[in-house]
Amino acid sequence: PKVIYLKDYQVPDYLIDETNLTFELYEDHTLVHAQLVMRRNPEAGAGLPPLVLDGQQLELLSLSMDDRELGAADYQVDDSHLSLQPVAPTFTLDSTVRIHPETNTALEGLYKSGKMFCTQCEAEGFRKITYYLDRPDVMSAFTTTVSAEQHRYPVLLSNGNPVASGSEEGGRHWATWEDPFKKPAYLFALVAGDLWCVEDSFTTMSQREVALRIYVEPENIDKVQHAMDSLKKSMRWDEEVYGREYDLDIFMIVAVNDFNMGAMENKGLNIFNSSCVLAKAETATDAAHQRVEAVVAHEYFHNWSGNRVTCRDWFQLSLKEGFTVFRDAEFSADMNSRTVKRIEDVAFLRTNQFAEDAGPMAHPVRPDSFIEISNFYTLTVYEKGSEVVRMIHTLLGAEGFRKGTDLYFERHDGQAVTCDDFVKAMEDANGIDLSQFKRWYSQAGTPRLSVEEAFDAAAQTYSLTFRQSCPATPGQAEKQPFVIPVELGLLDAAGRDLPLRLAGEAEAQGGNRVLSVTEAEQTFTFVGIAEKPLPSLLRGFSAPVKLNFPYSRDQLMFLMQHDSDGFNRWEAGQQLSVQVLQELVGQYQRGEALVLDQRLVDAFRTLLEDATLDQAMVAEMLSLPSEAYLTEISDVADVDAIHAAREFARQSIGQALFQPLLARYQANRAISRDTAYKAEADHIARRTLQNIALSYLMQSGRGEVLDACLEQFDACDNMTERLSALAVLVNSGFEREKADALARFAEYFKDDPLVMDQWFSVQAGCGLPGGLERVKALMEHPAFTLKNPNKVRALIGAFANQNLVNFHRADGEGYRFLADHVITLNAFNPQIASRQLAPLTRWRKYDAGRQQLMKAELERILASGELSSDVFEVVSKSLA
Ligand code: BAL
Ligand code: ZN
Repeated sequence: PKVIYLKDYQVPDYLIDETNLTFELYEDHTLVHAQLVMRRNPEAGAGLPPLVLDGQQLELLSLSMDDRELGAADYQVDDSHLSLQPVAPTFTLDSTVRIHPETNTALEGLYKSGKMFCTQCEAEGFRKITYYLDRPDVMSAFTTTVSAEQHRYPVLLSNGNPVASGSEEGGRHWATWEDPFKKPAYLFALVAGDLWCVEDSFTTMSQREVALRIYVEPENIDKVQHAMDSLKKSMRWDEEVYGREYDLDIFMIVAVNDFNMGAMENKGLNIFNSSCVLAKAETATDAAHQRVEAVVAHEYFHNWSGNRVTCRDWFQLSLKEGFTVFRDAEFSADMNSRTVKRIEDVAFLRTNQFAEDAGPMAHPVRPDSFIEISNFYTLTVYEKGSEVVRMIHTLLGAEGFRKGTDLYFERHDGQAVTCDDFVKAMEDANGIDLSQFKRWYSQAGTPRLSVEEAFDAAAQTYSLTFRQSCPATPGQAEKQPFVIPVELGLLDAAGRDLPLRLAGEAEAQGGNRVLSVTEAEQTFTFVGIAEKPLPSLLRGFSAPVKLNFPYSRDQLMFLMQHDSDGFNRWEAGQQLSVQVLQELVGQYQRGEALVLDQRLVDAFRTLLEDATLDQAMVAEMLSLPSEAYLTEISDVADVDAIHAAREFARQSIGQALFQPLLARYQANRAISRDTAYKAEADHIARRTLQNIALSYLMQSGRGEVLDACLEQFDACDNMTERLSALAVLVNSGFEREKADALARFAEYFKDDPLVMDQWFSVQAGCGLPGGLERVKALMEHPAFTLKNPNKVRALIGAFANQNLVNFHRADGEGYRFLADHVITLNAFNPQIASRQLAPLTRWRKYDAGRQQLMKAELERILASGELSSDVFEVVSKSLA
């Protein structure tokens, strides 16, 4: 397969001003008529080069240019292009192709999900619909007519506003949609199905009425309200925080069951994986409710950051994704708890994106090359990209950042632009130079930042010396220093923030400030410091780096209690837990008896007994670092030792703090029992703490806890409590109760695929021995199918990513299992196959025996036959 390079970018030779599409949908084929009004691109030079259109898996039935029918001698077709020679600088090209959505299992282009037709065109799916210039810098005004059998497909949707509809002979009908905003083909969408909708409206800041519709299959009509509420909040928030108003008369969301991604921001017609839009108390957890709110917001925000201003080429993907993730994270922070949102995001980034940055697929936020763009919808482009935008926000402040986004949207509305254009708008609006900062876009890898302190009592100065470095990544041996914003404070002996005055400054500038570390080594000296302070560094996780400061455990406990920055209070607790767990890992490896540092227990006791603390924060602070995170920070991860150490710590804490945990559990459960479910921050905090307490308590194996767990499972009114109780049972030794609860749950929810996904995941993640055998048995369950991406993620993905001790079993059977399924999936859904591969690509993290077994499976995949470019790229780079 061919490697595509950013440096080879050239403007398109031709442009498409108008795209007029007609779809005739039938059960065994679809006809697509495309009329493209085209012209030579004036920016591309003189002459008339050949026109090369993208097209895959299309059966060309007719082609004409300016009404002249073209014969086989007039054009060339191969498996990915149609080429012909224009004779004039402007022309209209008409084509008709036949395609087969009914057999499209890759879920890219036009396909069927259950009984409905839907599309997924990002990044390069439109070329599977018709011959086109399928690249984001070709923006066109689309008019789309859809015709289908009325009875089966009463609802016919596409982008923009509805302009006409009617009936045809033979029980068919049609509808025409017009999208006045020019857009690239990746934002095209079409839906046809027997759908119901919930309707609402939104009055924009300039008093325009926008119709809001969320379409679902009839059985899901009662699971839409939360998404609708989230949509309205998002629309208001984007007006208030960014001054961005919605532009069409109608905004639609459609839920589909079979979807490779979470959702897609098609202009005016977002298509969602049902898991990211459907939610009600009885079937969706708190986390699922929050995901729906965040994804609805994310896709809505793309209307400006992605659609009105789009990407010039796919190397610029983070232009829209990093920025939009930052926007949705800030939205969620404003809707819920800001600190908790930050904690969750940072924990996720450090566990998963840092692992990607340290692995064979490491790439910059703006990659230099790719084989298959679908492989670059990554944590680096999305989550690290968002951190990069957050750092700009931190450096400029909220006001400066807003000036930058105002200029960006104004300057580039209707254009396809680059990450450089985004940064330029920030620079121009604020009169600053971000050229060194831009290394965050071009250099891969997670920077290390080590910090050394020096206190001079006589001079009353306190210095911090920062040293930054960044490990080599594929294709990038050497790195230049980054601009690292370090937000910090200095705590006095009472835990208060000291006023901060750097040498040379006339006066102190508050107790919290942002330093810009720009050199490989750089010292900052604070003056007027009478006593040696304790630094609180990288507050709010102000840069995506690995920070190293030699805190003692007592200092961490002090920060846990006193730091004015909520994020760093949590972070101190995490670092304390990491130190304690790593000590246990060492004891396990040396065959010693495991002994838990009592200071961790004491710290947790203090948290549990302080009724004034925010429950959400207490819940976060009681959560031990995950096995995946402990793996990521290990040089060589000892899977069994990490699992044993963490389980031992959980048991010890459960025993030592049984009474305070029980008190918290009972108090919170009592309120939950008497309160109707709401997916609001204080309710969520109460349930989260309740469920964490339950999981610690269950470590005791006591009958009274089992009874409490069963009471919660049976008597609760919501999925958060029910699923938590089920998970706790599944991970317990109460075999009879476990089997009974699993069976009753499955029987009750057997017709709800999203709930069954949760049922699969809870079991796939169970770290008790025999995990692989349980997962293999579950694959035979009637509710499981490899054809549905959510099921693959729920069972195979959860097993390989969250059940490390079973996936990494020493005989390599976990690896073999995953490789077998990657090979199977490769044949019909390459994107999902490639996604599932990630755990195998991390082979360098493990001992020599496991390394060999993992590599052997990667080699077996490579030799297994015809590989998609998706799987080929990941496997070959992992073995390089
Ligand atoms: N653009 C693909 C889905 C998303 O990031 O919104
Ligand atoms: Zn996005």
